[in-house]
Amino acid sequence: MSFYITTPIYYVNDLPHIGHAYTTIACDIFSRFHKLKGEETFFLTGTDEHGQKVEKASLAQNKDTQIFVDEMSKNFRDLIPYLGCEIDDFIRTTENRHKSAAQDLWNKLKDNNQIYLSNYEGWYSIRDEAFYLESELTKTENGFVAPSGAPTEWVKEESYFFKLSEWEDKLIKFYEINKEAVLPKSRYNEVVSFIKGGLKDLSISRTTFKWGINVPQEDNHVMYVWIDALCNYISALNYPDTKNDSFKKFWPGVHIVGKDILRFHAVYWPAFLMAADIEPPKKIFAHGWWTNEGQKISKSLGNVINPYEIIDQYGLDQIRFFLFREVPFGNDGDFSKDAIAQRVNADLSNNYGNLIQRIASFIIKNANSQVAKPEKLEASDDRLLKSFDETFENYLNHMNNFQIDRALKNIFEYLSEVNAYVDNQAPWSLKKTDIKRMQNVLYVLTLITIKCSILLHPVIPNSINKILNIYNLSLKDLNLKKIKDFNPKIIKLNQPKPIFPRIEL
Ligand code: ME8
Repeated sequence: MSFYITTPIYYVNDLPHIGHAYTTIACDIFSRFHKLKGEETFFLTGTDEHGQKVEKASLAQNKDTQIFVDEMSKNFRDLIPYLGCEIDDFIRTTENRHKSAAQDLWNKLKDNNQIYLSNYEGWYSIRDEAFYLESELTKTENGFVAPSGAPTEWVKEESYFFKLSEWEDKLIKFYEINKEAVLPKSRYNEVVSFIKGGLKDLSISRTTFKWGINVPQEDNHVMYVWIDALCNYISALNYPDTKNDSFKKFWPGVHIVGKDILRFHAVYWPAFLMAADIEPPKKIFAHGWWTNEGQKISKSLGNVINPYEIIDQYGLDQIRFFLFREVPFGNDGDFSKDAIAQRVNADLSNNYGNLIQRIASFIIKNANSQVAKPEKLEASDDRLLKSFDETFENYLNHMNNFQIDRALKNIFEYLSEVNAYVDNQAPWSLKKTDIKRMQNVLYVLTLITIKCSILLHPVIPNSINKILNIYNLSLKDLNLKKIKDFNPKIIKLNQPKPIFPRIEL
């Protein structure tokens, strides 16, 4: 089995913020989860460097555009390890490998009679890099505004068009058969009704500026930035060589995107691909939008959240955990300091961290730093172990369905059960009355803690590596395939250090 996951490639007109970090961490979580299941995974991210928006940003800084994008792309690349993400490739649309792949895709569409030359006249938003129908816009004092709030301008120029209208029925059919190709369900419905509303041919080249990939055999046209950008997902797999190992292994892939760019991914991209005789993506998941203490995040409001700052303030895994436990993946979320503190303290510090700390320290002090597999279990132990097996099944289902919040909720509900078991069994009392039973309880607790930690690894990998260290284990010893049969004779422990200190507001 193989698994290919991608983030959108981010525009380099500005610095990365919490929204970009969110999508990248989501992909990291899924990539790690599938790797932990034993699959071969490929996690791609990168930067979108062409188009008017980026060119304008470079001109505003009086910089040569290539030098500007080199600098800006580096900001996105450098952020990745800081987010605790492990990627397999980083693609830039100004790289030759990408430019030639995009031109090959163009040629293929042309050979398949999918492109024609005409004139575009209509509304365009540079901020969204999108064409709009007048019916989609709102008239304000400052002109026509896009649904995103972005200003638009009237453009009139010679343009190549892609015959998108010819793909209406085929797309509807594709989505009828592949009902989970777009998730969540509400987004799927949105996409299908948009297509059913009728598709117009799409302008795919521009003549009024030069910062883009040249249309093959054309001096005056550069490609529309979205056909260029979407192609990144296959240029990174060495398109047009569709017979090479990575293309064969990894295409079609899973695209995680924000809801703002769903239409490009779920309508234009599958149409381009089918028109070029390539399979459409396996899945497109559109997640929600983050606000800051209830307000839209924007430069003009001065409330952009810098990922470096919040990670330094709260801790990397604390932020990763908060972002994906707090808000159902797919819904909008609000970033608030109170909410981070409450979530981290309740789940990571109290429920999970204290359990590890308490039990491991107790074992070190009272059981010679080790636990041994019991000969006989009691009904309460069996119940707890059986309940883990159910938790594990639910976890797999939720994670396979991109429901990270539910997968986490399920683990933390189970950890509450484990804490209740500790209170009921009271190993500190057993120490005085029944040492054998105390040792058995400690083994069950250690085993369960280790198993839960493996499930949490995709979301909080650094902390889990430290926790596994307490038990002299690493991911080499244990993964999601081995977890059911994990039952070692002896587990030796090292002194734990506090992993999740409480956040004081
Ligand atoms: O759209 N909340 O790039 P982009 C959640 N280059 N996610 C957010 C967010 C927020 N407030 N702000 C940004 C582009 N994002 C194109 C993509 S792909 C072929 C080309 C995330 O820099 C979210 O994933 O504007 C959103 O879709 C993406 O950043 C937009 O990044």
